[in-house]
Amino acid sequence: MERTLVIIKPNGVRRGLVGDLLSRFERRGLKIAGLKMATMSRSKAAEHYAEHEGKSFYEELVGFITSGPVVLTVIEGPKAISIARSMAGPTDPSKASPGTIRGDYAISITCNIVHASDSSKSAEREIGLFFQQEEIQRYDLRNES
Ligand code: 3AN
Repeated sequence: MERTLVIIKPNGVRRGLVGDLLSRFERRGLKIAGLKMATMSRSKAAEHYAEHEGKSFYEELVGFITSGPVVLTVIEGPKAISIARSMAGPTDPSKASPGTIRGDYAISITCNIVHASDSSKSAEREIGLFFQQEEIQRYDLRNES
């Protein structure tokens, strides 16, 4: 069982896609184990995107992710990390196939609708940035029990 952090970025919220995006993960059979809405502070965004500091797109990236509320969700399930990544599609939406989230809803690499952790190490670090242990719920989905 794996956990991954999925963030619905500010343009996903502004475009009214929250329900649709959450429902894609639910329909796939993944579990929503944590869920909250927040506006990311600059310092949290800097921690989250630390690996991109100094890159040409860094300021735009931090400016965008802090531009409005996001939905933060801990998604859980077998192979949840790679499944969520494949559901999101490639970072650059112009390379994303229809049927993926970015292939269906995005054209801009900065405003690419969702974030999904790229490895178990990133997932653990990123979940820890935004969720306390007690904010992650334990329950069985009907198809698991
Ligand atoms: P992903 O979100 O697919 O894991 P990362 O971690 O490489 O992609 O990049 C984090 C975010 O930085 C991306 N979601 C995207 O918004 C932005 N980004 C990445 N590469 C570029 C780029 N070349 N130009 C502009 N923004 C970028």
